[in-house]
Amino acid sequence: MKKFNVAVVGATGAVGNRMIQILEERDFPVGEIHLLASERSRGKELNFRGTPRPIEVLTEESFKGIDIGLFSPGGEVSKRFAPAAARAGCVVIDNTSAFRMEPDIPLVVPEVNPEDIALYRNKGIIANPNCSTIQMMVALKPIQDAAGIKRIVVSTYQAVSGSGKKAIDELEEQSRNMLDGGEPEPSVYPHAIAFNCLPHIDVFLDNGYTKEEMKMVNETRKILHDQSIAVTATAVRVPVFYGHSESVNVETIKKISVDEARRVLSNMPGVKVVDNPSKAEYPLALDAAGRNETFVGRIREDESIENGINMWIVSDNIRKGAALNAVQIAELLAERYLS
Ligand code: NAP
Ligand code: 12T
Repeated sequence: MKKFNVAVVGATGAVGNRMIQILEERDFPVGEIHLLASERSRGKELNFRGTPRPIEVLTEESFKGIDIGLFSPGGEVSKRFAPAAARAGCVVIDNTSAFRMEPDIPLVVPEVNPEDIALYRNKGIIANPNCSTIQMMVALKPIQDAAGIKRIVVSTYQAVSGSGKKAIDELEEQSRNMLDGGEPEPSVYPHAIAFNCLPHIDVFLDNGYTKEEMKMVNETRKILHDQSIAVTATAVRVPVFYGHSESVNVETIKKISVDEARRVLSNMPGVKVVDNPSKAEYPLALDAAGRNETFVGRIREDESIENGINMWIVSDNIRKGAALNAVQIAELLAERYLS
């Protein structure tokens, strides 16, 4: 079987670390692996398949002979280095928001729009969607296919791991400190995140929405190939380490019953329906953490409109929301286009 030389860019970060783990778990056909990060990580090592590998400092020369680059070094770094990598012949799968809305760059959730991967030929770059968008797409694709989607109203409850290593440490330290009677000292977030909910993810835009909220609007339409879908989002950071939760209200074009919605969701690859309210069974962030599935429950009719369904969607934001989705893209790319 053919093997591929892989570079993980941002390997020391929350997403990059998980990418390395998922390449191992899924036995991706890796030839050489290169683990890249910033100057700050010079001299560090990380294990791949039980062997310590040095962290290499990212430069434009890092991509000679590399087939696939899994990028998560932040938007500005991706903007600078992904084109250089692509020019060197490496196909970049980028986890940042840098390229997602560029019309000639594909934005892919493998269970939803795998055929778009072919467009990697335009720029040598494939964009991985935002974590909150990915899990919503996996759950809404079967609803779209069965009944058509007119409008989506979503509120998110997002884990701190979405903002990286420093934010995970901040929630832990702040929680301990406040329980010991101390005052919170916010650093990553503008306010205390322990014992709090912040209706503020990424930066505010001129329309009063945050950039995170507008990613959900714009990425949804691109992935579902339907610019007519109306989407409105409220994105909230909650004191959870791993696993984003979402309350999603969907207005469909045709009527879809709760039973039919449950049936099509149960048949969707990557989805697990957990929906036994009488036994207190519904998707939970603590259960989704460390798992690859997107969990859907609380499926019920929206009795306030003609054709509406409500659901609660939970997934591990660092796995399906980032690293797993990227490795799944790499698997299809390798199988269908690079072999
Ligand atoms: P993180 O834990 O803070 O890690 C950042 C990583 O980027 C580290 O490996 C860091 O290396 C590296 N890096 C930073 N500046 C660099 C530079 N100038 N050159 C080379 N490497 C550099 O953050 P994270 O949570 O892994 O997220 C990283 C990015 O992934 C985010 O900015 C975001 O755009 C994206 N992301 C996407 C999703 C999604 O929704 N799909 C979810 C989470 C994150 P050092 O250790 O050397 O500093
Ligand atoms: N600000 O990839 O803070 O666009 O949770 C993902 C997660 C940006 C992104 C977060 C963010 C992205 C976050």
